[in-house]
Amino acid sequence: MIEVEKKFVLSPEAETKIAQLATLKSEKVMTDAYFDTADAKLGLHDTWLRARDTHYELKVPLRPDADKSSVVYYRELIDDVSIRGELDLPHSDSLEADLGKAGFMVQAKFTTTRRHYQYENFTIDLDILDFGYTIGEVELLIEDDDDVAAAEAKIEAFAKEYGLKGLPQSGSKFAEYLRRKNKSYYDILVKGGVIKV
Ligand code: V4E
Repeated sequence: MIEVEKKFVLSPEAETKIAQLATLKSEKVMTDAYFDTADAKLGLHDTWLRARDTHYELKVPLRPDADKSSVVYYRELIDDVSIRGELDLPHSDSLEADLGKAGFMVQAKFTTTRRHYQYENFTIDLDILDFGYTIGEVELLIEDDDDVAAAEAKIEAFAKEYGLKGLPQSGSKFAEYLRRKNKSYYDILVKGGVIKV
């Protein structure tokens, strides 16, 4: 099976239309807090530390010196001992307290309600953010390479009918949060070429 998918930004009206049209299959809610120093010591190395609900995760690029326009793959550390090792963070207190002592603070914090819908052959995943922003991913599964263009056209037609707008490169929930709520940190990442606008 081949997944053909595209991401969109949804207005509140488009979100309501999808909710009326499609069948809700599942929903989960999660809160992400991203940590970095004020001068973006991690972000400028494309390294991302977050607490998702109560669990810490550190994403480290596999090829840190890769051309910034190429696809980036990350190594993901999910246990506190490996995270401390990677960050050279001595163990004297809880991870959160030790991060604070080393100059790391929360640069972005948002709650995502992730809703998984089905409509005819379309799978629609909505990430509804608590700061008034919704991203949707529309996906079709096909069996044959030759059907890719037709599937893309179906997704585009669906998006047009329900008022979904293409997601800009800089439209991730993380970047959009920073652009609205933490401009100084956002500007460092844009200037460093990490967030492309
Ligand atoms: C890569 C990255 C970050 C890590 C979070 O990214 P991702 O795993 O895609 O988040 P999410 O929550 O949607 O997926 P899930 O883990 O639930 O499957 S945080 C910042 N970045 C880098 C980055 C960038 N360079 N440019 C832009 C526009 N956004 C983010």
